[in-house]
Order: sequence, then structure tokens, then C-alpha cells
Amino acid sequence: MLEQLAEQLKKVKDEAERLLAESKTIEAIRQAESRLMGKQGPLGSLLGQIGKLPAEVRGAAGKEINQAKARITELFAAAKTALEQAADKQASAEQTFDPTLPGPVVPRGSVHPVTAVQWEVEEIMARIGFVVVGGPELETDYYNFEALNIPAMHPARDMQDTFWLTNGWLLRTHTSPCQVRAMLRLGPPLSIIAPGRVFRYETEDASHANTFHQLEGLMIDRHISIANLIAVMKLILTEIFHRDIKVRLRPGYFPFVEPGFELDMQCGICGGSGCPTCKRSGWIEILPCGMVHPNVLRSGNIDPHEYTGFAFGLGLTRLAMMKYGVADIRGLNSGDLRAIIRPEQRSGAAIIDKD
Ligand code: FA5
Repeated sequence: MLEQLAEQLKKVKDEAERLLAESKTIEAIRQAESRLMGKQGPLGSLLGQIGKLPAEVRGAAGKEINQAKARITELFAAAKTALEQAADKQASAEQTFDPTLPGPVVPRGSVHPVTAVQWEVEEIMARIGFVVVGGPELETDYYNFEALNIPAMHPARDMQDTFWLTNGWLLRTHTSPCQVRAMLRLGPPLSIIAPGRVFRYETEDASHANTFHQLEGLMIDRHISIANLIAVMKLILTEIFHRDIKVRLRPGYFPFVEPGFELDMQCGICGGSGCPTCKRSGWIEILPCGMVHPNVLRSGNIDPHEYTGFAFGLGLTRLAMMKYGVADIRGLNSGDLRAIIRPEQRSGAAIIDKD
């Protein structure tokens, strides 16, 4: 009886191998498996008969049948795995994604031209020992005017149209209030720069904004002279433009310096031939300066008999215009990317000219 069973199980195994050889898909393998193992199938019916066998052979026969079942189940499982692996391999071979290609270009923001030129000036001045200080944009009449030798009724107040607050404070009209604040805080000798935003109630045009940036410079020590002032201004302009630029120095009146000067540079937009940016004059006012007035030193608790100093008020926004070829200041205060992306980051250098 057991020999007969062995014969039957061998036939079942041959049948399983034949079916597997024919089955080309996972679904076909599943169907072949259930045909073989199902109740009506050759192995299924043998399994169903185990309970009806005579007791003396039931154990041995049951063992043979179950071992055959385990072997066949393994064969089918291995065939399924092999097909799945082949399908995965083919899918990855067909994939179009190439991980070695560069990723998509993400547009990057950049530093605003005024910030870029401010950082450059800060770096130049740091090299010669100047430190950066700040000051409030909301100022008092005292620091913006009084302490700078511009008393209440002084006509020089009209030089800077002021945004007044209802409490008597104001939006600072220049960075010069940082001078006396620095003197009081640091004491002499001192070398500071104070970059920042300033505000003026005035009509806008290609070179005038109502909100713009200046960078104050102040150096106080024993024996400071105009020669020191000129050397520092020269250094800033040469380092910023990396080329010879034409400048002119003329007398200028500011109540907080004596003597005072205006330093103009040849207009970088038209090269001096005249354009709306320079109001057809060929020159741009960029760097007013002078020797600190004794009254201002006194406001800062510094003895003018012992110390002298120079100060300048660099027009930072105009400097950025000249450096980066922005013809209209309004572009720099706008979101117009053609104006606020610096030339080295533009694809085709564009000069923004609203006139
Ligand atoms: C002043 O503001 C003085 N505080 C500068 C100073 C400091 C003189 C220390 C002496 C010693 P002024 O008003 O000229 O001066 O302005 C200084 C610079 O700011 C100008 O040369 C110009 O480059 C820039 N500027 C002035 N008004 C505007 C404006 N409306 N828009 C853009 N830039 C301006």
C-alpha cells in the first residue's frame, strides 16, 4: 500500500513540475497550485484520504503525503519569487529616472545692492580699525539737530525736510545723530561707522528717494586733520570701484562740520555727459564731509582743545546706484528684480531707467 502511495506521490511531483514549466506568470502559478492542492486535485484528494486509511499505515502514509505537500509548496513559492524578482529587475531597467543628472535649478535670492555695498564699506573700514555702531530710526530733535549744532530756529533745518511724529520725535533725516551718540557711549579716541536708513519728506526723482541709506563715518583723536579725511575717502572709493573714478571736492555747508566739503563723483550712468540721474550735470553728490565742529564735540563731552575729528555722510543708496548701474533710485526701493539683482547675478545686465 505504501509503495502504491509513493508511486502516486511521484506522479503528483512530476505533474507539479510540468505545470510549473508551463506557468509563465504568477497568476498561472497560483492557479496550477490550487489545481494540484485543491480538494479535487491529485494532492488534495490524497490529503483528504489520510483519515480513511487503515490505522496501521495511516501514520506513515500521512507523513509521506505531508512531506510531499511541503516540497511541492516550496517549489511553487520559489517559482513565484523568481518571477517577482525578474519583474522588479525589468521595471528598474525601464525606469527613466537618472540619479546622476543635476537637479532642477531653483532660483536663488540675492543680497540687495545697498546691503552688498554696505557690507563692502564695512569690510574696508574694519581693516583700518573702524567699528560699526547703530542708532535708532526714530530720533529725538536733540540728537538729529540740536546736538549737531542745528538749533531750533536755524535755517539749516530746512535743508532736510523732516517727518515729525506727533510726540515731537522724528524719523531721522540723516545718520549724523549717531555721531554724538557714539561720542557719549565710547569716548575719545574713536573710529566708527554707522550705516542705516534715513527718511526725508521730499519729492522723489531718479536720484532722490524719501527713504534711503547713508553711512556715517566719524574719527576722533588727537591731531586728526583734513589729510586723514581725504585719505579715508579715497580708500573707500578706490576699493569700492576698483578703478580710477573722477571726483571733485568743493566747499559745502553743514552746521556740524567746519570746514565742510561736498565730494561729488562723475555720474557712473552717463559717464559725465549728463542724464536724468545726475540732472544733466554729469556729477553725483555722494560723500559730504568735514572736520567735526567744536560744538558737536562738546555735545559729545569731548574737549575740542584736546581732540579733533572728521566726519562724513556717505550716500549709500547712491553709491549702490553708481556701482551697479541702477539709473533710477526708485528701482532700489521697489520689488523690481531688474534693479535689485546685482549685475554679476543678472543674465543680461539691465540698467533701469524710468525716464
Ligand atoms: C547729510 O545728510 C549730512 N548728514 C552728511 C554729513 C555727515 C556731512 C557728516 C558732513 C559730515 P546730505 O543731505 O547732503 O548730508 O546727504 C548726504 C548724502 O546722502 C548725499 O550726498 C546723497 O548722496 C545722499 N542723499 C541725500 N538726499 C538723498 C535722497 N533724497 N535720496 C537718496 N540719497 C540722498
